[in-house]
Amino acid sequence: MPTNISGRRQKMPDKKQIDGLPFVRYEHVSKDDATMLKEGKQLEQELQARRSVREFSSEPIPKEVIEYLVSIARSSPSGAHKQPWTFCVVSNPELKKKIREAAEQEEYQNYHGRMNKDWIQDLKPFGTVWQKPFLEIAPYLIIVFKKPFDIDAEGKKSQNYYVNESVGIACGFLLSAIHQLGLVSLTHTPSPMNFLGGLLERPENERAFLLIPVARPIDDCWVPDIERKPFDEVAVFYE
Ligand code: IYR
Repeated sequence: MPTNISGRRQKMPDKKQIDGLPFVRYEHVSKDDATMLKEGKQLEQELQARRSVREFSSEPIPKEVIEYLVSIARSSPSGAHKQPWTFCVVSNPELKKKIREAAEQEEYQNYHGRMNKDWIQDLKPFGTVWQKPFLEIAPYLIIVFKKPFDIDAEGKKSQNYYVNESVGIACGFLLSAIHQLGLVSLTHTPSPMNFLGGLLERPENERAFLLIPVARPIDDCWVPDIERKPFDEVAVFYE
């Protein structure tokens, strides 16, 4: 674990037993209705401005910023608190090149026959192509691995729960934090992406889940002119 990212709380928490189980006091930051409304509106506007970006700047980003991002992602909830994830951070240029070459080999196949007609049509507005230069341009690639099961030091296997949900939520935390720090990313899913486990020499219980380049956008950065579904189409209230 990085030495500059604290895994510990600032002060010793209050502890007690409830029904024979250890509990700690939940330190709650309370906000009144007016504050929630004001901050909720601000946060909603800030996060509505997030976009998937494909035009990355190669300008360096401090490693510590990436460590904070990963540490935010690992704060996510998970099934039975198993934390079934590994975040691999790649900045090594030769490794990025290998990842790009392997991803492009797969994507070439996808764009030349593996994706069906409807899929190709659905991707038209994004102008995506099989070439993935951003995999070398972005200063960091965060490759998120899911762990369908754990293996302890003695080689004994144990199950994890709701692994896709857990790792998906952790990626959501990560994407939100990347945006709030003024950086950009893309949820890239080169498919199939088992080549990542090989290139990064991951153990047998890890499967590549998502590849997230992290960068600043280029100065004159453009994204597809697409709209989100209206609120009323995606939200249903039962009062
Ligand atoms: N994985 C390919 C194709 C692709 C698929 C979806 I679904 C997208 O939203 C975007 C692209 C690629 O990365 O180009």
